[in-house]
This record gives sequence, C-alpha cells and structure tokens, in this order.
Amino acid sequence: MFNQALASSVPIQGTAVAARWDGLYDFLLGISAFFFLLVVGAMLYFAITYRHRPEKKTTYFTGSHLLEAIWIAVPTLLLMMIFGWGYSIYHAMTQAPSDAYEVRVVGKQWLWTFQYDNGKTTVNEVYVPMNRPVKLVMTSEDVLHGFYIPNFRIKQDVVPGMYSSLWFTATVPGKHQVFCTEYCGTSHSGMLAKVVVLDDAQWKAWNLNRPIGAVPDVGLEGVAEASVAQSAPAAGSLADQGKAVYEKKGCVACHSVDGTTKVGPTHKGLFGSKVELTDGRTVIADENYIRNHIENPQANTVKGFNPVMPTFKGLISETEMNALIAYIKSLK
Ligand code: HEC
Ligand SMILES: [Cu+2]
Repeated sequence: MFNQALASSVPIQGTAVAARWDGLYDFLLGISAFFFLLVVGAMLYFAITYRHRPEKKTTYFTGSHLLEAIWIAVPTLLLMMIFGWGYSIYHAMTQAPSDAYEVRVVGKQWLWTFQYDNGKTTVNEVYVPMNRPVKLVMTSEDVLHGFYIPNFRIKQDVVPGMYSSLWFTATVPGKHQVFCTEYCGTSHSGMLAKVVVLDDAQWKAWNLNRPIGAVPDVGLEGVAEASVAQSAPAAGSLADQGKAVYEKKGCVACHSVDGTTKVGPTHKGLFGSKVELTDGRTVIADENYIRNHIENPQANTVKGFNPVMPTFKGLISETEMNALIAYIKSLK
C-alpha cells in the first residue's frame, strides 16, 4: 500500500534485496502510523471523555495486570520480529556467494577506478553482468569514501589501508547511479559513478571488446554525469599485471610460486589457506591478511620463518596491490 504512495519518491528496486528492504521499511512505516493513530486517538478520546466536569467524578483505578501484560508482550514480540526480519536481510546483504564475479574498486579524491580479472580498468563506470552475483572488493587511496548504490539499497564505507566489500545480484539492466557517502573533500558531491548492468549479449560483447550499444540510465535520472574514462586496453589479465609487479618489486628473491621454500614461504596455495603465526594465532590468508603482510610485515610473522621481510608501504599503489593480490590468488 505504501509502495504505491511512495513509488515516485524511492529509487527503483534493482536487486531482490532492494525489494526485501523496502518491504521491511513499509512495515516499519505502517506500524509507526498505526501506533501513532492509536496513541493520539486514545489521547484525544480520553481528553474529551474525561474532561473536567464538576458534577462527574472519575472512579479510582489501581491498575490492570492484564493490560500491563499485553503492553509488554505485544511490543516485545513485535520488536523481536523486526529484529529477525532485519537480520535476515542484513545477512543476505553482507554474505557474498563464493562464486561471485569480483571487481576491485579504488576510491580517491574524487573518482572511482575499477579493475577486472580480465585485466581491464575503467574509471567511474563499473561494468557488471545481470542476474549474477557480483562482489566489489574496495579500498581507498587517500581518505574515507562511501560506495552507495541507491537502486540496490546497499552501501559500504571504503577505507584506506584495508579492504571492505559489497555484493549484489543486479536484476535491472542499465546504468545505476552511485554516490559517495562519506564527506571526502571539495568535490565529494561530484564523486559520481555508475554501475552499468549488462544483459548476457552485452556482457559477452564487453568482455570481447566489442561495442555494447547505448545503455540507458535507470532511476535517478537528472543527476549530473561524472566524467568517464573508457576502458584502458588490457595489459594481460589482472593476475598477469600482478605477476609483473611481483617480479619488479623483487618478491621473487624471497618467495617462490611453485611450492619450494626460500627465505620466505611459498605463495603457491597461500590464498584462502590457514597460516600459523609465531605468536600462536592461526589466520586465514584473505585479501586483508596479504595486504597487511606486505605493508606491515612485522605485525605478523609466519611460524618457522624469520621476520626479515621489508615493508613495501608506500611503494606499491592501490591498483598494483590489487593486481598483486589477484596474482597471489591465482597461484593455486
Ligand atoms: C627479503 C626477503 C623478502 C622479500 C623481498 C619479500 N618477502 Fe614476503 N616474506 C619474507 C619472509 C621471511 C616471510 C615470512 C616471515 C614473515 O611472516 O614475516 C614473508 C612472508 C610473506 C607473506 C606471508 C606469507 C604466508 O605464508 O603467510 C606474504 C603475503 C608476503 N611475504 C608477500 C610478499 C610480497 C608480495 C613481496 C614483494 C612485494 C614480498 N613478500 C617480498 C621475506 C620476503
Ligand atoms: Cu568520496
């Protein structure tokens, strides 16, 4: 019911999660309206019915256990239900399926760069397939940014020095507006991007560097366009680009990619594995662990090795880091 009334003021539903989110929001709006009318209605009724009249004296009340039980039980059950409902949507919004198509995102003042496994790089437009889970692995080169896609009802902070992620399965083809939602300086409001959702044929064509035809904006029309740099020609896959960084930065001096141990442990099979550290902790080698180890090697030392790895902090750009991690990830 509220959906219709609000249809013109909320963005379109570009994902299944968006529809669930709106459902919960409508419900909250509905019960808020219901209790508002109930409370204010009762207040008006009592104010009029029991207004002061000299000839009429109100009887003396001591309370009602039944009433009290009802006003404790009903809100408790209602709130627990809202919590369960919200939690289940939150869970769906945050737990990306493991087979999601991954895109790496780097925010900086004041544009977004996207890197794809096939080696392409785009600026301010991220190309993704329709009806397929997509995961954005995001970081920032400078300050805090926020990646918000209103049509998808999802948003995540983008933080320098670490990776955060966001995932969605887009169901509506076209260009969906992205806003930066952490105030990040002068051109914060101009830090615009689009998620370009392509159907199967367009997705194939895009990956083969063929023309995909015009893609229309969906929802939020009229927002100023960001300037878009088109796809840079791919210099090999992202992992290939990472291999070049790996060799250029001299990782090969201490690490192997074929399983043999050198000064440092091999990187073959590292990604996703459990790593034992000298301080007794066991950690999963995910993007954040690897990145951390490259920038801050003294923080974690792998069991059985000496802490001799130099820090590469400031020596590897965010886009190089993404390529490097894609390379280490590819060493199965
Ligand atoms: C001077 C030798 C040296 C160089 C150069 C070096 N490392 Fe290391 N690295 C080590 C050693 C020794 C360890 C294990 C001890 C530790 O954890 O600090 C290690 C550990 C690691 C780990 C953790 C591995 C695990 O099994 O958990 C990662 C990831 C890593 N290095 C990445 C790199 C990358 C990427 C480069 C190049 C940018 C690099 N290293 C350059 C010596 C080196
Ligand atoms: Cu920003």
